[in-house]
Amino acid sequence: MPSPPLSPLDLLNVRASLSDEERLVQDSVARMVDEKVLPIIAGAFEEHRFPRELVPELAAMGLLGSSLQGYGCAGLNAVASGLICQELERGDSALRSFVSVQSSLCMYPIHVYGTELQKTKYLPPMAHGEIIGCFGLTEPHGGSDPANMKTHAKRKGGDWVINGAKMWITNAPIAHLCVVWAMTENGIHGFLVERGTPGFTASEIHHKFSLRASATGALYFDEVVVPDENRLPGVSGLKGPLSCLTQARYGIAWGVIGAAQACLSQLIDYTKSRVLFGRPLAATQLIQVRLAEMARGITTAQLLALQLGRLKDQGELQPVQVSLAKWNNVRMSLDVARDCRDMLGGAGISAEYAPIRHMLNLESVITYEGTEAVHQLSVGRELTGLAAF
Ligand code: TGC
Ligand code: FAD
Repeated sequence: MPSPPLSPLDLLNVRASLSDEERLVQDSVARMVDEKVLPIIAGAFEEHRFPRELVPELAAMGLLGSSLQGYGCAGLNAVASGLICQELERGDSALRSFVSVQSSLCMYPIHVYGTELQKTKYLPPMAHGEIIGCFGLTEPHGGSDPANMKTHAKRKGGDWVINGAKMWITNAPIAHLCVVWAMTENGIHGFLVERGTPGFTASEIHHKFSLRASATGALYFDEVVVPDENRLPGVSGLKGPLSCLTQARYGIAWGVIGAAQACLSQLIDYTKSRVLFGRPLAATQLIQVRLAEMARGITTAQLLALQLGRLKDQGELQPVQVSLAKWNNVRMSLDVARDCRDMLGGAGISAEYAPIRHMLNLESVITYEGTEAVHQLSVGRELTGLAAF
């Protein structure tokens, strides 16, 4: 009996080790991306516009806060939520970014560290996409070292007064609610600040060459007064924001596989149909080696992500394991996108083909949620016991 044909985008048949539910989730998100995202995303990227019209669809499919339990959330397992990221990022990193911020950086801390009142007030409308969140950690003077935070909150009776600024914040221009991290005399705390609170403003960052289909901005806090009930009481210190980042970085480790798959898939078709020197480009050794390299990278990343997911579902995942995967998988995806761009020749600089869009997006993905250096140094610290940041 001949062996069944292998999928070029899943050479080790990772899909076979998924449960029926995980496959169902992947297929339904894949279908939505094919039907609703791919037809509009290159245009949104060119127009420097977040395709907000997709939010109700994301919400209706249960993709916002998908791994959280209760409060209108889908309660999916970690592998299913990883697959959601993979399919969304096959469309565009901006879409996965939106979902990462809403789910991992805003809903997660409210779910884990919030009061019952905060959870019932915010989580259901966030799951429905009616309240959009943003997460303010990075500051203008340096994002890799959030411990050196200048934004501060001072106690005034039963209130807190927040002053400071946050920079490079996904969703800032469109968010109704900001989870902002500020230094207090008892260390870092998280606060929920609603749009419209006096002294709180957000501006949009224009002229980005990356993540153009995502809304990015800055946040300013000028004597912003919030009651103590807007503080997340369940955590203090850097572990508050870092634990949210572990969730989002996990999603990125899956997501970027989708971007790489989109590029490789397009390049297999392109090199088979483009005839140079009397034969298809795909029939040359150099091109095959490059395509094979990509398949090797994607396959390795898939296995890494799956193992990460299984560890997470068993409650055994450690932050440094997520660092290793974020570093490996984003680097793989960026290299794949850059190489695909090159193999398209002149056509590779056109928005008609996906690789340049993914390549430009991935320049952000390799920087945000901890730069490549931060994750390499996190692994280095694990190996040596010495922090060299
Ligand atoms: P470190 O010693 O690593 O940790 C400090 C404390 O936090 C604890 N911790 C965790 N606790 C629970 N869950 C987790 N996942 C945790 N991770 C860490 C840790 O145990 C420790 O606790 P304790 O009690 O001992 O104090 O902290 P460090 O200061 O040594 O960290 C250094 C470094 C460089 C790794 C860290 O500062 C870092 O990760 N920097 C990068 C900052 C970053 O990634 N910023 C991202 C901003 S958000 C963003 O980019 C969103 S993009 C959104 C999108 O569009 O997708
Ligand atoms: P820096 O920290 O100044 O780093 C500059 C360079 O120095 C990098 O190459 C870095 O790797 C290197 N470096 C730093 N320290 C060391 C060291 N010790 N040794 C060697 N090299 C080092 N932040 C949020 O809080 N919320 C968001 O929603 C958000 N969304 C973002 C969206 C986009 C599109 C982008 C681009 C960024 C976003 N960020 C967000 C910010 C992001 O997390 C930061 O850009 C990132 O953490 C790096 O910080 P920085 O830009 O200040 O660079």
